[in-house]
Amino acid sequence: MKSTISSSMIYVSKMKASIIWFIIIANHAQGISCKACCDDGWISYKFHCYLIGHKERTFMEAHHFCYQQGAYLVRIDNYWENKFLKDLLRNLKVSDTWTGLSDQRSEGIWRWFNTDRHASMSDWGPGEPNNNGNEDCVGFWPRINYDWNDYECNSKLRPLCEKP
Ligand SMILES: [Ca+2]
Ligand SMILES: [Ca+2]
Ligand SMILES: [Ca+2]
Repeated sequence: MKSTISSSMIYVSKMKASIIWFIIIANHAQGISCKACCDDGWISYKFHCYLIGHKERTFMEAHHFCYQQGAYLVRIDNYWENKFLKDLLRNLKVSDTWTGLSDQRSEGIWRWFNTDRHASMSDWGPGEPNNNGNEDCVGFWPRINYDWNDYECNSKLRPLCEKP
């Protein structure tokens, strides 16, 4: 009887181990497949794909451009996504680039355009956002290390699109 219990316990712990291995391998495979899942020209980071549009556009034009790609103007959820994007833009020496952040609806209340959710983090350049004139749309500012700046929404910047 004792030996039956211990052998079934060993069986259960082996099952657990193989389930854990399965999860590890499945996650790894997902990571690999997602790298491949980004279309040509898109850049992969943590299961999301990013595209830097070539043509400079107004904020709304940039929004439409991303929408046409089945994407949205980038929504920056955390420090690491922000760092990844800044490093990418810096390495490629990209000019001013739109994010999806805006306070058009209510001055000083920053929301992501695609979800209407409030920003959970920020990376403003020194003295920004300054709403200089009337600036309601946010982009990466190459002159200040790609920190965030509020621009006039009719300024023409390059779109930065994201899709899951
Ligand atoms: Ca994002
Ligand atoms: Ca503003
Ligand atoms: Ca500004």
